[in-house]
Amino acid sequence: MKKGLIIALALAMAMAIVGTSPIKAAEPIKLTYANFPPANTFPCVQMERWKTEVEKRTNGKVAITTFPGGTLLDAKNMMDGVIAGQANIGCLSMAYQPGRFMVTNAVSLPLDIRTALQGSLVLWDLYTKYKPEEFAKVKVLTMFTTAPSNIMSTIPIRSLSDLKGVPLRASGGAGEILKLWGANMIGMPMPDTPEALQKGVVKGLFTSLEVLMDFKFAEYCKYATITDAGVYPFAVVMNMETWNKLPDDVKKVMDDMAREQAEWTGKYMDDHVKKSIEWSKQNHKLEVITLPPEELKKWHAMLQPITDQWLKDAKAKGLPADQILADLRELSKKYAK
Ligand code: DTR
Repeated sequence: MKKGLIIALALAMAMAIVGTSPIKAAEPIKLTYANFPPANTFPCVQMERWKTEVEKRTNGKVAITTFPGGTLLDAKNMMDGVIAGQANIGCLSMAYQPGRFMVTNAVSLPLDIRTALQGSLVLWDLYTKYKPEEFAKVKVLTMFTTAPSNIMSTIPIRSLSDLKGVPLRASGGAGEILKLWGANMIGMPMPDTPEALQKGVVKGLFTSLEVLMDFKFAEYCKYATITDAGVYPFAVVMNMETWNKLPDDVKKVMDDMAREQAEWTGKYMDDHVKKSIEWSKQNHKLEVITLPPEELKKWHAMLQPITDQWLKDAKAKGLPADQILADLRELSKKYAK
């Protein structure tokens, strides 16, 4: 009888170990992460890095499914789609809705930001200081910027007169720069650009140079004119309800990664730009055009109206515009190498 009881108990314990509840690991929290450009481009590379690190640092408590290439949400729907809960997380380019992100888009003003690392840290500090209203409906997981913008074109641009009236693709703050230089700025999100180039609707574009390799734009654009002006800001945001439901230890992992992710992405981008230029020279005989320093200074001096206009618009919205600009200049100096 006693022996029977022991066997029964042992059996029950064994069943508990292999079988159901208390011992079996809990199901991971499943999250979706939407992104708009193709998988090999830098916004998606940073997405995969974040996913891997979060899954690792939460010991598998969280499982993230990524959706590159606009398969879940596209470039212009990213913010509203995440707010509506169509994706738990989304990566957006603020330049596609310039008026919507007044404070953080100020990082794209002509500020002499020379690297993506510098831009990303400036942007992150700016965001954390001002916590602007436009992000109040979401949880911001990180922010970063591209490297400065340069002209990539099918025809050589060696002077302002070469640039006059040339249709070039850009967006947001960087687009304003092109307009002042006299180009025919055509605004569209990055994923629409390959077709516009192929069809000859545009003769090039104005953004960071890693796209020469990642989108193979070097096949068309045999020239890159170095202007080092204007970065594009990005944000990674989470649906607020999703965030509120996460356990504290998971929230901590994500919060602790925010600045680190900005830094990682900045470094990745800067390094990738160098590789892209080399790749384009070797495979497509890219010619890199550098303007004489005096000439480049002249180009940059033409950009003051952009800052003036931003100050005016930001003040009209009741923002502490002068202080934001002063902070940006100081941060930009702080993070300049
Ligand atoms: N917002 C972007 C900036 C950008 C630079 N490289 C890439 C790669 C993939 C998507 C966007 C971007 C732009 O529109 O130029």
